[in-house]
Amino acid sequence: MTKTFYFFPLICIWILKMISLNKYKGCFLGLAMGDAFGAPYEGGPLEQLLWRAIGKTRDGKLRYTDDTQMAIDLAESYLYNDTIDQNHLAQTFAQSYQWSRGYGPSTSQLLRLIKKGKNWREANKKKFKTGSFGNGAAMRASILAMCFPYNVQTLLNSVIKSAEITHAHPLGIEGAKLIARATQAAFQDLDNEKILAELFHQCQSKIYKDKIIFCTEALNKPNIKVSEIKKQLGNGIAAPQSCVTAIYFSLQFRDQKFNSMLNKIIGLGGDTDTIASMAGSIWGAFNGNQSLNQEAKNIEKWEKIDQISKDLFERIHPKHHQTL
Ligand code: F2R
Ligand code: MG
Ligand code: MG
Repeated sequence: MTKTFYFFPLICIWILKMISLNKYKGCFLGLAMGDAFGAPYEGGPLEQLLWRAIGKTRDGKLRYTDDTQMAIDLAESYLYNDTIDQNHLAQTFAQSYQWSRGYGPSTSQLLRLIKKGKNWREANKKKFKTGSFGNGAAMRASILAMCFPYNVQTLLNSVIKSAEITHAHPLGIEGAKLIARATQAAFQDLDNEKILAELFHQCQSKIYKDKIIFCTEALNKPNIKVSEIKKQLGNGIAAPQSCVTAIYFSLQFRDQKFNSMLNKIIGLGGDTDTIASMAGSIWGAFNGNQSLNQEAKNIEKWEKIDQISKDLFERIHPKHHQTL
């Protein structure tokens, strides 16, 4: 009786702030949909031609790329270990590697080396001495907001652990932290101004700080051209050329349809699958899965992604908390 009396207010706060299962599903499905629908437009004519040949499964579903595969690996490794175990995660990435998912060049080399038995701590600086600043760590970072939704510092520490396996460069890690924190803030329905102010304070390097400032200004200019966004924020494969771009689109379209956002990102060109998958996961964390469900069924293994989202939700929100 006395215990219930003391804990009741805490239980009420927990229930009020609890993130819904729909938001979990929206986040993961938004990531996969951005990836699979953005993939045919990624890169130049050669990459697009290749994806035209291998971009569908035998039963006509859209294939997802490295973005979704590494997100699935991260979620499954977390569910298996109940934490981010770097050695297990490195092995999981390596075991799932398939060239036809379109991995970045340095990540491909690294995963093949790990598969041959090399330690990831040595292999991750093989191609670039300072590590990679590609957007490969950022494109899976939203999953970490599903694993660590209620504490900023725990989230950011887990991002470092996940990122440094493949992307040891500080700019690769910083881009991943921005995407993870933006997703966590979207789960909590913070308003755009607050999200960008927090991200600005989180930034360590000038390149990201300047882009967050531009993003804040651009969101107040309804007629800003996509070409200006591309020029100022970028549309490339490097994390500083894509992470803030994705955050911009997710915030601009948070109250609009997923497909409107997707079409704008496709129009930007460049790294369309990854910008759409990062923006898609943040959009889904705001809006949940209801409006995504029908189109999500066009993607390979969408049921598996749906189930993993549920497993993550239940791991973080055990049944007795959900029903109190
Ligand atoms: N691989 C692709 N798409 C095919 C190429 C697309 C096209 N040419 C384009 O430019 O848009 N997509 C997948 O790869 C991206 C994620 O890549 P990840 O895992 O970060 O790869 P990597 O190899 O580590 O880094 C990517 C490139 O960034 C440059 N770079 C990174 N670190 C560098 C450093 N320290 N010094 C100099 N350059 C560095 C290099 O060019 C790397 O190759 C996603 O788009 C995913 O969809
Ligand atoms: Mg990809
Ligand atoms: Mg890409």
